Amino acid sequence: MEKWWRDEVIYQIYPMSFCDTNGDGVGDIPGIISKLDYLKSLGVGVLWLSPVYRSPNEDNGYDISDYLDIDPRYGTLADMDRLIAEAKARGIRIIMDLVVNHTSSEHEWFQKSRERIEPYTDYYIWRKGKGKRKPNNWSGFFGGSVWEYDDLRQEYYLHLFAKGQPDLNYYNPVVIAEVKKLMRFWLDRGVSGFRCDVINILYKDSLKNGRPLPALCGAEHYLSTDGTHRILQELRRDVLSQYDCFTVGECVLITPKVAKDLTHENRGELDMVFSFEHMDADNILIKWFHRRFRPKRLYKAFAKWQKELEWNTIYLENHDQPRSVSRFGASGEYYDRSCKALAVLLMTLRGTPFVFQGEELGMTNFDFTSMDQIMDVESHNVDKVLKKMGFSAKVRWRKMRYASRDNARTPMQWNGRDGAGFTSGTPWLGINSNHVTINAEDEDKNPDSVLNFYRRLTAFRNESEALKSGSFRCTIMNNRVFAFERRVKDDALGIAVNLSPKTVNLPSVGKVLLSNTGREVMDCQLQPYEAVIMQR
Ligand code: ISL
Ligand code: CA
Repeated sequence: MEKWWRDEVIYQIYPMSFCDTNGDGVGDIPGIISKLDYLKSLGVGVLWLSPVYRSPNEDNGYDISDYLDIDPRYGTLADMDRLIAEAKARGIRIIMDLVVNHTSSEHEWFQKSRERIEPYTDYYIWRKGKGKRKPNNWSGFFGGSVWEYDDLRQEYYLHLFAKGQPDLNYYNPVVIAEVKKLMRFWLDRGVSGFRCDVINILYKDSLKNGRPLPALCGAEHYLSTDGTHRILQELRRDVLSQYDCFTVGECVLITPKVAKDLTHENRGELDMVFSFEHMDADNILIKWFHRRFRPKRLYKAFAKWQKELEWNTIYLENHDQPRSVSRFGASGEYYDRSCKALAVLLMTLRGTPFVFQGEELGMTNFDFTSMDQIMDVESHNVDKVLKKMGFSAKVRWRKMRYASRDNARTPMQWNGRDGAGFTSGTPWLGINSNHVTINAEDEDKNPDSVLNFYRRLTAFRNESEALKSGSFRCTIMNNRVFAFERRVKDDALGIAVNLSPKTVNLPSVGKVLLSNTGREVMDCQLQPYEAVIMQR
């Protein structure tokens, strides 16, 4: 089948924060429909929707209580059908988030499993403790133990994420059958694939104690196990191969070698993966331990994955990461340029680019002042763990400011007025006060805005075979500049990106096709935060 998704720019929508049409403060599907023309003008070909299924919302929809229905806060199944059709009419495809490592604890399957009602008894991972002790020493992604005791069933259940997200039991073939069923349900309605949530941890090899040292104790027992590879092959064989669709797997703690296996054509598992190494350019091991950003670390991570993998996903932001300009870019004088330099990087590396809502406007980290403005379950859990470890309130807050997932989740800034054009009511999460200057309406009118630069870039990419499919070769100069070539036969582009506040000499220059400074002729110097695409 044709790999059309390689040519498209993909746009991630976080529905809660995108556009609210009924004034309840929560984004909805009619809101997404109302912005399809805006998305079309951005040149994107695929929308990835973070979960819109029924959910009690402990983890903003990543805890699903009914896979076959839309949460009433977002609308109805009919709204979803209309979104798929309206998008299609504009040449835009929709992919959904497939969250099947766990369900919500409010899912009917879990409620029946607690009572040992068949066939649900073994849908989840239940264990007796060892006396008063938990079944093993694993720690979860959101901090603390992965075991929770259930009084009704009088056993512990495993949850790698929040308490309200029990892990499904992939030793049970009926669970796999359920997953196939729900995938078909959405594919039959016209979606074009799935972004597969934490898909490389489905199958737990054993429940033995984990090695105590690493941040995620126990991970060696479930990361990219053979069982997971087998399940992915089965889903491809029995479901996905029968549709014109693709999958992109979110793969935690993944190496290029494993990514190669997961995406190898002959193995038939996933089409693409999200890897995380470049997200560590400003932290040590985990995001809560921040270190100063050095461009070289970001370039090196990208260069490594570009070399190792035949095809990558390229992203700088998503709903779990702080805003890229607040991490890798600049504030003040170079803010605007640095947003655009990051955009060049995103659109010119070899792979499928993913833009996260608001990234195209240059949205920044939030400006909250206290913990009760933060809604994210991970932030609150981690704050508690850090407190227990003895970190002061001041230090904890600094960490939250820098790394909380709510940094990316503040409502989309459509205009500079009250409610930012996002809602006429009270938004579920605070709106950044900088919406008075950073917003779609004003940027639309300004030819030099970040938004209009994104539009030029996506148009450029959509027309350029070298950018879409060309080979990749790179060097890092002075630890500051990432320079690379994209080539198809004689069509070759040279790209140079400077994510530093210093001027850097360039050994060779070509005709400028696009630059973030407006310079049309290059001398042999790249200015601070300058990025150019040149003919070679
Ligand atoms: O967010 C993270 C770090 O802050 C990651 O460790 C994240 O938990 C991991 O990448 C898995 O993320 C996905 O699954 C989670 C959900 O909370 C995230 O929003 C989702 O992207 C559980 O479903
Ligand atoms: Ca709403």
